[in-house]
Amino acid sequence: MIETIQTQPFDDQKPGTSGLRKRVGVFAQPHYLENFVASIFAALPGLAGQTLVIGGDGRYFNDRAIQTIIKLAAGHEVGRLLIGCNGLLSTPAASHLIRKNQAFGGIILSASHNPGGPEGDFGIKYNAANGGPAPERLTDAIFAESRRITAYRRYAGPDVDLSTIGEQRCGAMRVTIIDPVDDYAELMRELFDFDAIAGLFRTGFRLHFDAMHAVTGPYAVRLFEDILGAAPGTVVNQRPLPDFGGGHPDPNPVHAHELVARMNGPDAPDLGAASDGDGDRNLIHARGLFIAPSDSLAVLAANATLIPAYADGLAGVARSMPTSRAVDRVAEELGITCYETPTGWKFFGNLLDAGRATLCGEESAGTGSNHVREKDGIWAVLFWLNIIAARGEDAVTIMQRHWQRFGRNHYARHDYEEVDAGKARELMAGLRAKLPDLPGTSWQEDTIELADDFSYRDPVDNSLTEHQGVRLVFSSDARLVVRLSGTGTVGATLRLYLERFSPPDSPDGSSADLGYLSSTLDEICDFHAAIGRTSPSVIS
Ligand code: VG1
Ligand code: CO
Repeated sequence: MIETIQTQPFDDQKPGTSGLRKRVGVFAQPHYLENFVASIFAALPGLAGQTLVIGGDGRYFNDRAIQTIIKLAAGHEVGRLLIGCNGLLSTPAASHLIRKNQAFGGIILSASHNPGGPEGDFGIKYNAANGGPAPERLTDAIFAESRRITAYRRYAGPDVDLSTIGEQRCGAMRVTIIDPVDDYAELMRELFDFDAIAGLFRTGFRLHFDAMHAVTGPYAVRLFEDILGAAPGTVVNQRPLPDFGGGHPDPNPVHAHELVARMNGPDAPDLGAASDGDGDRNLIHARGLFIAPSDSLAVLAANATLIPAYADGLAGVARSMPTSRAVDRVAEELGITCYETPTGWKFFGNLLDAGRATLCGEESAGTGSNHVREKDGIWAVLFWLNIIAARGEDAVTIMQRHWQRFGRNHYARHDYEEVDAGKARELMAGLRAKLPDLPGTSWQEDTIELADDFSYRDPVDNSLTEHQGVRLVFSSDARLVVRLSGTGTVGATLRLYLERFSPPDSPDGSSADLGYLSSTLDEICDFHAAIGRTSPSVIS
């Protein structure tokens, strides 16, 4: 039986950089989740009778939320749901399933790298038929629906059994529970030279992969250990847990400090790697050398033709604005276009769909390609393994040779978390107001050449996205970016991105000092005093 439930709008259901993220307690309020999901359905004309893919990163509330979504989907006449067993699907695996099954779209339950558990965060995002995050015009439409919703419909009946693979029904709707790893593993086999990677492991090559008790555990065990023959124990923290074992599933040197210690310790493995809550991010650590995500993107681009899937070359590359410009130098040498987009994977979808870009990446540990429409953590690790196998060089040598050839973009991101939201907004407004006067001014022996608030005109659909962060580019080619995060759930998070280039003949030169950029910002707008902080919460 389908019942209609009366409700009232919430005014805070505006999706951010990657879907709607709130504390679990907010999502668990009566009608909160229901309103948002019904608003997604209302913003999707033609959904009736169609297929949706559903899965999440296994965090606390995932299981209950999926049962609610199933009943709402049945109430809104969805034809069929494809759901990962036990409600699990990594974000890239969900993207692939949408594409492979020509589904109408998918709902991914994740707050990605945000902490989980009853006091942690939960999140929901909608991905469209191309497998990618809903573009801005769709998230705007969902938000508009959430402001005027008065009722939703749901199936009143028993829960679906998420733990049994096979067919079930929920009212008139078909529900198919599938293995979360099978299709993804098959896709990876099509892209990479599995024989070469297996050969590498046969020589005794040691990989250390930290799944951080998040969704990639089962994917990593299947691919690295079962299929490619890495030694048992290669994957640690492999069991997905609702609270990620109390950890913070954000693969950066701060939250993955055990991995970093191992890679810098005695008898370190050949390659260290980790992923995040929902499996779309990657951390790559060579023996004794952390590889910054922006550098990793540049290495993948420079070596792409060694990989079977990209052997014919890249159509183009794309990076988010705050990502370092290391990949730009590779694109220039390859004679291909490098697109610069706002933060968040939703801006890459059009470029990938139109065949303008093949590889995309962000400084926040996200890289991906046209194989799906999300960033992909396990894929990035396989890419590195394939390059190592094909070049016959270790990761340290590959990185150093890259810097010798292209030069090095020294880079750091400083995050200031849980800043008072009013102060953060005021700071950004004050900085924006100063922009017109900054070009031509000198600071600590460097001169600002360009000062703007980044905006992006999508070359495919011509849509305009504004106010994406303040950029200051200096005559030394250094760059300073300041923006407000769109994924935090408490107060505001401000991010500073610092970058400075060293040419090929001195890739390790003293110019690595980035601190002057942060003090320049203090001189320009009293940054630290204005937000009441003396230092960042996280440096990555
Ligand atoms: C952050 C990152 C951004 C990334 C986004 C989602 O956004 O900076 O690069 O795309 O998280 O990643 P923000 O607005 O907080 O800076 V994930 O792994 O949460 O899907
Ligand atoms: Co993620």
